[in-house]
Amino acid sequence: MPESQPGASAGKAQETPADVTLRIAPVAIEIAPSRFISTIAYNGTSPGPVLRMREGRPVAVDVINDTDAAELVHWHGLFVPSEVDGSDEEGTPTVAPGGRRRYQFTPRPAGTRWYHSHAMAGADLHRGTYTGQYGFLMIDAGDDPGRYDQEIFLALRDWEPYFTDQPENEAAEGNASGPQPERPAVLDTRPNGLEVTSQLFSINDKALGAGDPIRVRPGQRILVHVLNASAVENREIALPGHQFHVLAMDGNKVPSPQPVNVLALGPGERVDAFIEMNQPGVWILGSTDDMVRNAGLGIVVEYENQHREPQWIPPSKAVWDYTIFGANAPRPAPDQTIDMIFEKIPSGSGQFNIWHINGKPYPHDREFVLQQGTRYRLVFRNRTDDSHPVHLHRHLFELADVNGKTTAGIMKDTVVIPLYGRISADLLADQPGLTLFHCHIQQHMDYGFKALFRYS
Ligand SMILES: [Cu+2]
Repeated sequence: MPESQPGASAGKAQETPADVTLRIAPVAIEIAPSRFISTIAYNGTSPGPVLRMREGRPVAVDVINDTDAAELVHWHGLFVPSEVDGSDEEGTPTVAPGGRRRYQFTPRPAGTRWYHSHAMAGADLHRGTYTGQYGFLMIDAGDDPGRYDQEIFLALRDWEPYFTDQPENEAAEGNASGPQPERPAVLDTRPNGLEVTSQLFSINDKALGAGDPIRVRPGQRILVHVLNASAVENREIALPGHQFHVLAMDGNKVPSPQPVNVLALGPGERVDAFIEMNQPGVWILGSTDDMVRNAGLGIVVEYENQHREPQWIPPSKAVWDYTIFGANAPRPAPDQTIDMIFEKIPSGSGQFNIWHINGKPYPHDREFVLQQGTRYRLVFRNRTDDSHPVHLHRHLFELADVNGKTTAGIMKDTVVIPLYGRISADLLADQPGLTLFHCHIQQHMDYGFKALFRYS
């Protein structure tokens, strides 16, 4: 058992047993027969255990770090103090190599959250969210009637990332066709830097066809919790012959639940949806991108007494639109507006691109200062040719405008700003403490795409 590190939480607390213990250690994960991924994970599995906590009931989580690098565990989507949020930038202490640390917090709000490493990776593709250090964190309000026949957790992953100078195909994500209000008049044509990509994928810990199918019976209602746990790319998934009835996004109930054929999730986003099992057969639930699906991002859905080859039928082209899940309610004007302009500085002769928020990479000085109780409208202006899943720690924000479409009632902690797009979101400053904002694509975050909000 590793020694407690100096400065870990008070000795008294350490004497009481933790509610949860997470051990960070190297593992080999067999994602397909005889195909092992060497990575780092929690408690020997990736995803780590599904953690279930009761909203408002304090918990103690002991994190033991059996690796040779400092680590941080971030509780994504929770309102917790900066000291335990799992962000170095906010001042959370790291868990030293070979050390342990206790995180104590009161979990809220209720919903589908997740936990993951928040270590910087930089050019090391075996650190941070490139590893298997993540898992679902379900915060239960005690009011879920649970009217479903099965509850399934689906985490979308890629493995063995590598650098490439080939730009990813944004058009394949279906988001290149929308309005582009932030497209600059003159585009920066300097050569692009190396970006991260992958050719090996899974849902949870199995590549398509390698694990057990989801076994269902006609008439069942299946609740799925989908998480894009990629460090790298946005994803779209479908299940031929079925629709996803979206109930919640990022764990927060949407005002207008809707059925859709395709779910789109940026890294960090979650969707809770139910599926009516009314098309007997054997199907592939997986990425709409043929290369990605065929390289592992899928899972077989098998009806009782059906034994044919799993079928895939491409869905009709759909553009993801957050606003269909929103309300048409009138919106109060914010007290203040904060513009956030995202730009990419192509590497030119350097190796990697640098990402700017309002003209400079992290760290900023004191540009982003919040006053408690004030209602802000954050205007995310994406002047780059990528779509970015931007995440705000320790708060939720409410989507107000998506490329010119107004909406209300959609509470999120992560939102994908389409390439050259603009999304506005309202934020009530009610969680004092340092608060990190960043792109959830690890490389973008590590090369400048982050900013620290402070309270005055
Ligand atoms: Cu990004």
